[in-house]
Amino acid sequence: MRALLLIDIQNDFAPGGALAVPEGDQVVPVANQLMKSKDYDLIVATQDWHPSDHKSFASQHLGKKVGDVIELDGLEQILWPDHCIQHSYGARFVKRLESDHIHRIFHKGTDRWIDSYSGFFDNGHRKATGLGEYLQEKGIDQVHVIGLATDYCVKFTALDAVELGFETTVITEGIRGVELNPGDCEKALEQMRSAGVKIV
Ligand code: VGL
Ligand code: ZN
Repeated sequence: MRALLLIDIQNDFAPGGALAVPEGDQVVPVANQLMKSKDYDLIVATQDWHPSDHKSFASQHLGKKVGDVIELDGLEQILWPDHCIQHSYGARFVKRLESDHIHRIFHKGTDRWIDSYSGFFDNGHRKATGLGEYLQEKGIDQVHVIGLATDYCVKFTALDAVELGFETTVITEGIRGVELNPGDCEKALEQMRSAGVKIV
């Protein structure tokens, strides 16, 4: 049984959004095509879903700016612009995403004190989102991952998926990255590959 995981295909990660990923909107037609392909028994999406005072936002820290790295509750945290605030336009799926095909949505990043790049766990692996159990309940043993962003949420979702025992494939046509530092996306792909993720 195979699931398609759509990671954070939200307005704030598309061009013009608060944390715009270059060409982020180009994953949408790929997602739409795959959802309609009949290759999947289950289609699941994640949404980055922050409270407006989330501590990953640079705006929450006096004298800090976007891109600075701080320690947050014992973990290294990159500071981001305010993004994907619960129920805001920026947190909605990109309009052209044919979201009626999605069976279930998992929210992440809801706890203001800890960020969550992976769709499965927060960055400290302290709490699960429920996605792993849900996939297991549905008898899923293979996952295909697409969405945003290659070097953060796609990477950590795929790494957790293999670690949980899912046969995991990332479809490169359907991902785009932030690339805060040049080479970040290539590095992310290499990290996924060496962890046992298939990159196609
Ligand atoms: C993401 C940075 C902050 C992502 C989410 O979806 O890749 N990146 N929050
Ligand atoms: Zn976020």
